[in-house]
Amino acid sequence: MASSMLSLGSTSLLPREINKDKLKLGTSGSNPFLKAKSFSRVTMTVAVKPSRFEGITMAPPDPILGVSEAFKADTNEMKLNLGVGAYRTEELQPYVLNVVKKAENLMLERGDNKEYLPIEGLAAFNKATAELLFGAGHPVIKEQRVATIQGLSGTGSLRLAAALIERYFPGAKVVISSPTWGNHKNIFNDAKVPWSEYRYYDPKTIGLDFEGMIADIKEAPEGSFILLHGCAHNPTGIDPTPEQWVKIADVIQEKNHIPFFDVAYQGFASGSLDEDAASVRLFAERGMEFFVAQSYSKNLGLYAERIGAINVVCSSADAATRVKSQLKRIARPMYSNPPVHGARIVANVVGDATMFSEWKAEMEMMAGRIKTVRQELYDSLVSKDKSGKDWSFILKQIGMFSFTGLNKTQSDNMTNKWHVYMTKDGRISLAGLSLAKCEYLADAIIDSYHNVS
Ligand code: KET
Repeated sequence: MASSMLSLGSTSLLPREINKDKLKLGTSGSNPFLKAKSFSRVTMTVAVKPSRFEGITMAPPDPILGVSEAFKADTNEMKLNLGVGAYRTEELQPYVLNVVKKAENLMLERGDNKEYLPIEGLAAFNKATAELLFGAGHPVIKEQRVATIQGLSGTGSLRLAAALIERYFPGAKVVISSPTWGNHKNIFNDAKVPWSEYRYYDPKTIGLDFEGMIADIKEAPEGSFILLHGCAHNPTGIDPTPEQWVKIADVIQEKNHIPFFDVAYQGFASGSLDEDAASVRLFAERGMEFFVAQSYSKNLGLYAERIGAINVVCSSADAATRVKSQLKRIARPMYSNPPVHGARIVANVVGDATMFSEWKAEMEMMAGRIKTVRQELYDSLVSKDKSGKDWSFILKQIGMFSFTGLNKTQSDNMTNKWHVYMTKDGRISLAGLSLAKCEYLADAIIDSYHNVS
């Protein structure tokens, strides 16, 4: 018999467990967890152990990614997944960009290796990603004032920044828009960073509550982090105008706050990478210090590659070097170093003039398809709904989503009766809609809006 293990019949137990008196031969005593079993001439009592995980309750499904799981389980042929913000073709199939396939073929031909990347990620990617954001040759880049490290897409990059805030700005609050992308709160909660909200959406106008936003940013304790969606606000699809951005920058500067941009849709709002970076560039031009998290999930369709970056714009190259060193220190025990595949795709596409213009054309195509279904949905609603309700807010919203104004019960009706899967805040992803399904969706929305309260 091996010295470390006691074997009896089919039962093997480690000595540590035996010591804990969970196994007794010949007697079951009065312990309720012990049951008698017979093995030929020996009667053995085996512990039926309560699980160490008894105290762990069932987690609720994720409000966004859980919708896709429910969609998969539905067998109705009319079902429609408008939950997650993921681009689909007119045939409602996932889309891999041609330029991505081209870059991948090139990588295969070259026989790139699979060695670890440095903690901060692929140098060519970090250079390309900062240049896409600020524009090549921008002073913040030339003066080496941006600390950029590759992150696990937008989410992982936000999480790194949250950890930096927790470590170096203890007690500072992050102030986020109400409403916002559902995962923001989770990210700051998990990083133990306190947060509060600023007003953003006005249900009466189905537009921006600009006065409320400004008042709440003003009221936040000096030196707070103000989380801003660079473009295509999720979930509302409502962005400040260029004039409003100037006022937002004014009040943030006045109160010594630190802007924190989440840029998950660069190129997807307008179809132009530069236009969609205008808000970020406005803050850079003012010489402010701020954070920008980037994602290539949507604009390059690299959802599962987990490729993005965190950029910290600093007032000196020296500060940027120090910040970068600390970001690396945070990343190392979390995941050691980031994956290489997506980083190489981005670096190759951005670094090659032909592929870069092919990417822009495909991005315009994707943004264009979303605009076309947005218009078609609006037209269907207007022609079918005789109540006189003004549906024009749908056309005013931009990006992947439409914030329908449907409440939770109405959203439940969309799913339970019409098999239209969407988040319970009334958001629908137009990137998951086809022209062919617009009329069906309009029927579902009209029914839910008028017949359910
Ligand atoms: N920021 C925003 C505003 C955002 O909408 C997403 C994703 C992310 C960051 C992170 O994406 P990543 O793939 O980590 O780069 N939003 C969609 C998917 C999700 O919820 O994870 C969504 O809202 O459907």
